[in-house]
Amino acid sequence: MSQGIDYTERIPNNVDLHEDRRLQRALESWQPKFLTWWGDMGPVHMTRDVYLRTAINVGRDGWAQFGHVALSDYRWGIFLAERGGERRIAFGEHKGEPAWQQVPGEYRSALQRLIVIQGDTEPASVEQQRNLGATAPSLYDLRNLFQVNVEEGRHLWAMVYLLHAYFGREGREEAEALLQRNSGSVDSPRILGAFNEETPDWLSFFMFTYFTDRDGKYQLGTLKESAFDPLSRTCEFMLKEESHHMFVGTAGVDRIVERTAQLMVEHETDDVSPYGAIPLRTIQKYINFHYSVSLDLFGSETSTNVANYFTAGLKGRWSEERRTDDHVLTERSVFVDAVVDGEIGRVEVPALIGLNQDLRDAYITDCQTGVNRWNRLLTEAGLPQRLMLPHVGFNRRVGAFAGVSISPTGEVLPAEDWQARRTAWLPSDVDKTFVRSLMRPVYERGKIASWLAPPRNGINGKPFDYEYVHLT
Ligand code: BYC
Repeated sequence: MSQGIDYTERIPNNVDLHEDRRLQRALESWQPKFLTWWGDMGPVHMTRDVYLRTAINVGRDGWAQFGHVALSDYRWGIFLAERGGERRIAFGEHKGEPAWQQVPGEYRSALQRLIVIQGDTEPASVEQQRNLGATAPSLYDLRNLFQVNVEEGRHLWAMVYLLHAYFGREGREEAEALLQRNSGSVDSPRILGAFNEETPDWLSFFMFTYFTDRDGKYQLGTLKESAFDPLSRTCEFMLKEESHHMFVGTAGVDRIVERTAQLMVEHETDDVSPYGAIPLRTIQKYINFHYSVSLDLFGSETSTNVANYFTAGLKGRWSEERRTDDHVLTERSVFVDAVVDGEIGRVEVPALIGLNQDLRDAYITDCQTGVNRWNRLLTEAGLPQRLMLPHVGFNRRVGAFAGVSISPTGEVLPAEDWQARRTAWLPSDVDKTFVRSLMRPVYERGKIASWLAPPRNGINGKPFDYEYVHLT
């Protein structure tokens, strides 16, 4: 396998695609369908070109190059991380055996399902973010949006490659279906709940890239452990791209909180809305919403699906190889969240059954680091207010807390009481309308909207006022 990526090929790749003509032809026939989908459902924009990062290598150093590219000329490719030597399976009943280069027949449908679910989220997020280019708060942010979009498109390619290369006709059909389901569609929605929600404004976009892309990080981290080596290597490279997406979210919310805090101090008020910024209580409601729908993406606290995935070697745990247990888990038990007799509690279950919560717990710890950062900004501004993650049971539709009315501070309430206080906790129509009213495009070089601070650094060593995007 070659390391550098040849961009003269129709589909840039590091998987020696030219050596498998059938596969190459199949992917080349999917490519125009992808481009049609990108044209119909991808970003609406009026740009001549955008300063984008494109993968040119998969090695540790210098894997990407930056340059102005017309969005329609972006080259989506297939890149798998390199692996030296023979990799061995790190967990489950096949622990210690060589990783698989082909799909074992008995695991075909489970693996295909995991790949389809992963693949479905990628174009969904592009669809959700489709109209945001019309209201970008700066050229820098506009560029970051398109960077995220093209890479989510590439992540779709990554999953489609696996479907085409390893799952035969069914895989090809699933690859077509990935372009046919659409976010929010009544008839054929995206598979997972959060990917059918709207991302109508930039506060939502930053929250989505903070909370929902972070679910992506954790799910990809478990698939990177997979015994199916092509999936593992694909996910490893996707994770490299993914970290920028989460940076966009973390830094985006940082900049909003920074601006809000600045105006709160300057005008000695909590209500910064007259000054064109977003009040902390509104930011808190958006945190409550995006965090809770992202927690749903981890599935139920108890799941035989995840137990089977782990035992079979399809999906590992976060940092599997750094864990010091037996990596088989058949003899262990864990406590998971549950609602027992109407009260929030915990129940003991076999460790294998509780693996969704194991992953979710790692995710929650990671989410808290952002909230701590945002609170540090408030402390530095001399403000006593604090942001928080709501209780894990708040506003849940999947798992033990689904259908139970739990407040952000973790009280179980009668359903009517919860509904009556809903708009104090989750964005109301008034909040959404207000946030939308702030969303006016700022496309002048070096300028920024009123509701967020400029970034501390630009992209790839460029200053904030660099011409990241040329508009038509
Ligand atoms: N919405 O046994 P359970 C990303 C279904 S994000 C709707 O508890 P399991 C990205 C579930 O499928 C990462 N349905 O679940 C981020 C199951 O259906 P069946 C995406 C849901 O299987 C931003 C049933 O309910 N990748 O990359 O243990 C931008 C019972 O569920 C939901 C993956 O998720 C839901 N929220 O775990 C771009 C990795 N939750 O089997 C990209 C692949 C559950 O009864 N997926 N259901 O028909 C998986 O690992 C697992 O399928 C899940 C669910 C974690 C999603």
